[in-house]
Amino acid sequence: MNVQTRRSVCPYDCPDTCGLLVEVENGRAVRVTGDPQHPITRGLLCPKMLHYEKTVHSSRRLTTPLLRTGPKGSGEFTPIGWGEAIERICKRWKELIAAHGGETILPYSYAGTMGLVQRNSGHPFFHRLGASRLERTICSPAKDAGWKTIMGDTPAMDPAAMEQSDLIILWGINAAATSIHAMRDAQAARRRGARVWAIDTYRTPTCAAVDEAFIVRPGGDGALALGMLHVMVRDGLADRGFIAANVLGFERFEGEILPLCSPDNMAAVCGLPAATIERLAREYAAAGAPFIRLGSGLTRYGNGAMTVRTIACLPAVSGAWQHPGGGVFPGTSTGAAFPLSAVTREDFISSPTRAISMNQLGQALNELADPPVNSLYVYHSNPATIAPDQNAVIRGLMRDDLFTVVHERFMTDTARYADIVLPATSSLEQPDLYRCYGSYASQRCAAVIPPVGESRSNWEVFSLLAGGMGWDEPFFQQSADDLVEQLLDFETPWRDAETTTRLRQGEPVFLTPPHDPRQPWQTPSGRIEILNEREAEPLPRLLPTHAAADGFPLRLQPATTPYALNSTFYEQDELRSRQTCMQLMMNRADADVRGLVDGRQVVACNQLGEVEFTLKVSENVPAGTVVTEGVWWREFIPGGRGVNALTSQRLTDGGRGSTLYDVAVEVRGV
Ligand SMILES: Nc1nc2c(c(=O)[nH]1)N[C@H]1C(S)=C(S)[C@@H](COP(=O)(O)OP(=O)(O)OC[C@H]3O[C@@H](n4cnc5c(=O)[nH]c(N)nc54)[C@H](O)[C@@H]3O)O[C@H]1N2
Ligand SMILES: Nc1nc2c(c(=O)[nH]1)N[C@H]1C(S)=C(S)[C@@H](COP(=O)(O)OP(=O)(O)OC[C@H]3O[C@@H](n4cnc5c(=O)[nH]c(N)nc54)[C@H](O)[C@@H]3O)O[C@H]1N2
Ligand code: SF4
Ligand SMILES: [Mo]
Repeated sequence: MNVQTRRSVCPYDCPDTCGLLVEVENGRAVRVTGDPQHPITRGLLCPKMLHYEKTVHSSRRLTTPLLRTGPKGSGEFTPIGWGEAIERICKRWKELIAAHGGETILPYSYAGTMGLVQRNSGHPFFHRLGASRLERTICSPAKDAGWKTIMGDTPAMDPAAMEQSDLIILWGINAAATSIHAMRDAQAARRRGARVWAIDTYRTPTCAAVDEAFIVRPGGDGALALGMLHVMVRDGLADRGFIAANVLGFERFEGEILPLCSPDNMAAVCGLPAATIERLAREYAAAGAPFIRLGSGLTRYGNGAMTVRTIACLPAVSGAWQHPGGGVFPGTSTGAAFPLSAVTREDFISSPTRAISMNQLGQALNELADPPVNSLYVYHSNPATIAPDQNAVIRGLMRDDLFTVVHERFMTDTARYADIVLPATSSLEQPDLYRCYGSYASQRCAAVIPPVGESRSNWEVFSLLAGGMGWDEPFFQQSADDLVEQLLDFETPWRDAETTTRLRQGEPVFLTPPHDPRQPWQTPSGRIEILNEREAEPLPRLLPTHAAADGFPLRLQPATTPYALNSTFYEQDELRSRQTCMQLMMNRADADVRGLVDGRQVVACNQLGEVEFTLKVSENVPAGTVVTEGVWWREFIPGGRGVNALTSQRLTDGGRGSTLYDVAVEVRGV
């Protein structure tokens, strides 16, 4: 048989954006491996993608458009043609727009694919339609907000600098599950003699693979960093020369904030003994080039942006930034490398439209007026599973007067509530251009197999919908590849002509962020702004979490699993079988006082809902914290409610992010 090997890119929301080699036989992907020539992947794929062909050719793939025939949520549909589907959608939208205006339509999308064209291809359509806009802020905007407050537009350091570090701190990142190539590189550094620490809220697989793990109270990292800064300043470990030349407002921070932050004061908040805070401060300050890899877990709190801002003070005060390998790496921001506005076309917005937070979909569907949301169009996202406050989201999706269209690869929890379901291509069936948020790698790819069934890509569907609305602008008649070419045509200091040529040919390349050594800090003052008087909070300080005031005794962590990516990959039986569905990990002390034993069915509850779990008594979880891993599809959950029935629609202190980890619950036996 004729097997061809083609290059592609992992499309998922993962910092590594791996290069793939796909073996194709008779138009089917038969094997997927990591590209040995990709500079980050170097041949290594995570367990999720080892059998990507099982996702692509899953018997669960949707292959035709579907029209709802039963009650909402019943999952009863009948196949229809694309022509009829587009006609029905456009007819209904025209009626709704005539009655309520364009804002009655709400697009909802996130990160099913990270490709620059397919991910953003709904923007021009909905802008032209005059629809409500979606704030795409579910992941970690608080990290960006906290970083920006102190570091401005300073580009992230090159994560490869970690190689030169002698102390690597994996802070709020479950790298063994979510960033396996960073984990591999940290392990390699460890073999060369660097120490590696993890700071997490429970003993994750990452904690098992490092020299030392520190388990903090959820949302308590700001207190830890402030306690460390107190010790560093008190003991003369601050680099006064570096501070004088590079930092704004240190004197006020030192005078007003740090005196309140002794290790004794911070211990109860961060959950580590005062002596441990003292030791961490001394060892951090003594390290030659401490490298902090900052994850997103600690940002999804009512104090998340402030936590990031406080941690970013550490290398500013110790002077770690001066040493190759020293600093904080929050993730790369490569927005300037390609002119995304060529795809998103904000210029198609003819009059200002309202913006709705994707974290508050429940409120938007149930409570919004002027106009109410009467139609929801979901693409490459699964809000019925992944959005906070699942009960509110489902109540909204049940509304008979809500016209819902879902463009998906699978019959997800969200698609079950649709009036019309449209089948989506997978990444192997569509061209795109990828950049990456864990490094500066970038790669373009072509479709390597034909569409499965009648599925169509995001861009193709928006072209069809534009036609159905009667729009004849040439913009919507282009191909996805035309848009990729426009992104590449744009000249930028981020890539020279040779890099662009290699990108055009589908090779993995590195982009180069412009760097001016005379201006290392891209802030208004040109310094690292520990003091930022443009903010409501001018100085870093201790802020409480939301959950602290909820009145429930246990903190719940809805954490990630190595065998899925948010609600993606639950279609693969083997990957599902490597997880335990709806397992709640609890410390023995908490189980004993509640009379609960291992394996027992329990209910976790709070002000928002009740969710059934199977209890796992585990010493990996500290007293006071309970953990569940994975975001299961409702069809596999006996109780029908997922962990997000316990998470709230409240937002972070900066960036309007989700507060998915800022959750308090009580747990009882069933
Ligand atoms: N296998 C796998 N990979 C993934 C994903 C997945 O679901 N599974 N999701 C993808 C996506 S969308 C993203 S955004 C990234 C996220 O990847 P990460 O940045 O690793 O984020 P999380 O896994 O959400 O959280 C990281 C860790 O933070 C811990 N944590 C929670 N609260 C706190 C806190 O207050 N302090 C500290 N110190 N730690 C805390 C959690 O227990 C968790 O172990 O991973 C991506 N990759
Ligand atoms: N409890 C809990 N909730 C969470 C998280 C958590 O760790 N715990 N993580 C949060 C985070 S960090 C994030 S980023 C969000 C992620 O939320 P989402 O971005 O909604 O992520 P997924 O659950 O992976 O759903 C993506 C969907 O896109 C579909 N898809 C893939 N490719 C395409 C395509 O090309 N076109 C179309 N139309 N569809 C496609 C997939 O089949 C999948 O159903 O979830 C958040 N929710
Ligand atoms: S999910 Fe991440 S680690 Fe896994 S193959 Fe994709 S990019 Fe690589
Ligand atoms: Mo995310």
